Amino acid sequence: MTLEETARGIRTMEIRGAGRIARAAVEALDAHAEALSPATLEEFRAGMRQAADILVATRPTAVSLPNAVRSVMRGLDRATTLNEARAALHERARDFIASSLNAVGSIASIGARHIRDGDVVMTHCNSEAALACIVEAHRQGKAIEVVATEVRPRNQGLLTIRTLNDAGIPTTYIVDSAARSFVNRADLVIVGADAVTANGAVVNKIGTATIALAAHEARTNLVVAAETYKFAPVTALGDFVPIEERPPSEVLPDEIAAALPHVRVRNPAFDVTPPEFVDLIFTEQGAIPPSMAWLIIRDHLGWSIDEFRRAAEGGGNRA
Ligand code: RUB
Repeated sequence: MTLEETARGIRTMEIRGAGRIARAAVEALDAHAEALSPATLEEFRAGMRQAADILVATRPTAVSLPNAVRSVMRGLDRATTLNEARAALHERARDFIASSLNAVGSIASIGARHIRDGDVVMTHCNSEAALACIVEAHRQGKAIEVVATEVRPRNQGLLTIRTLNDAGIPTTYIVDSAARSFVNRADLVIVGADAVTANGAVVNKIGTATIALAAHEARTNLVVAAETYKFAPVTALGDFVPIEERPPSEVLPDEIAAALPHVRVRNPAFDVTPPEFVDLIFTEQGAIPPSMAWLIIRDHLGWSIDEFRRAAEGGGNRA
């Protein structure tokens, strides 16, 4: 796939889900580095920066994307020759992909411990990390059931029920607005994340916050499966995570909307669940309370105060 094809795939959501988006972007950077034939190291750096910008601009909310791109592009920092730069970038790309896949495996085993034999687990959207926990609990022989939402308007729930069905997990499929009626019967809600902010708030598919509110009211625990590269460094500076607003036509076909001139359709793709509704976040570093999010950003992602400042001045990743 060319860089443009990957960028288009992410924009149109053929490639979707924060982890998959990050890995696809890294693959695209790696391939682009191979394809470029610059005369100098500076030309290579400029070409790669341009590619990085194109990828980061594809979807604004999944912080996995700028974090992944930044981690690969850092390979260019210390290189003194073109060959060194290419090799460092390639190595970082391979490392990122391997550690992303390993992280999902670690989260699966940590998350599965939290799922008990006989549990009914609710999930929303289609999260590789959340599903990995559920599938691992089932693989360990726990008799679990899943309630999965439809996820209007793009119906990612269909992907989720296919995975659960393939794994042989008994699953109930519901429309999003039935979540309140079913969360009372669930023992646990498990979702993924597009971003985790410095205060432990979780940005995930629209509807997650409503389910979290209902879960809180029903005293059903809500846990989040999120690799550490989904934690958003610039939120430590007080920045907000931008919430992507997608085309109205995903909600209402244009021909129907055209006949309703007084109606405005809104289509935010994500919402923010406050930390007080999140019981635990499963990361590859362990199960952490949301109050530890800032430490993950500082100690694990290794953002120094200088980097926070540079990001604030517009020289770093937005999140
Ligand atoms: C996907 C979504 C997922 C997170 C985490 O939204 O909200 O819950 O991205 O997924 P979209 P994963 O379909 O709009 O990309 O655990 O796979 O990274």
